[in-house]
Amino acid sequence: MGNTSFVASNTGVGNMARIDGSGATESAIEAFFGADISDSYLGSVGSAIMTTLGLNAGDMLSFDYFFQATDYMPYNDFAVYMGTDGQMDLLSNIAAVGDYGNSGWQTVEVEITVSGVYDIGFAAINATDAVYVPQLYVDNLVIA
Ligand SMILES: [Ca+2]
Ligand SMILES: [Ca+2]
Repeated sequence: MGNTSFVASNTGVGNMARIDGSGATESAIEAFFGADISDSYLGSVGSAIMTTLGLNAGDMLSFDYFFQATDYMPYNDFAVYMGTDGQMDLLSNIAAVGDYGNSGWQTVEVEITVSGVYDIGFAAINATDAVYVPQLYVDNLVIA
């Protein structure tokens, strides 16, 4: 929802998701996930994607992400994700990557301990205002 698209993967294989920190209100994104995003992040507008996966205990879920800031502190634009705990956890923000900085490619791995159906999703969100929009790229969502 909001402004998302698929662009060529950084690995050169297939596509990856590009999520732009514009297009939808944070409250609409919270409704989309059915989960709260901490008000302490001061989110304003952004975009989100979500997928639903059947996972088995012992599976290893992994994904790569790249957070690109175009803003500077104190405009602490950020990215969050919904992992297997059903909550919106912080992936990155400008406080972490620096003014106009980026996270580089990072890999997150989650071991599944309880078999079930999980919503997995990602959002890039502007903080405080709606300008100098952050981007989040997500690639290589893998179940192994
Ligand atoms: Ca909230
Ligand atoms: Ca901004």
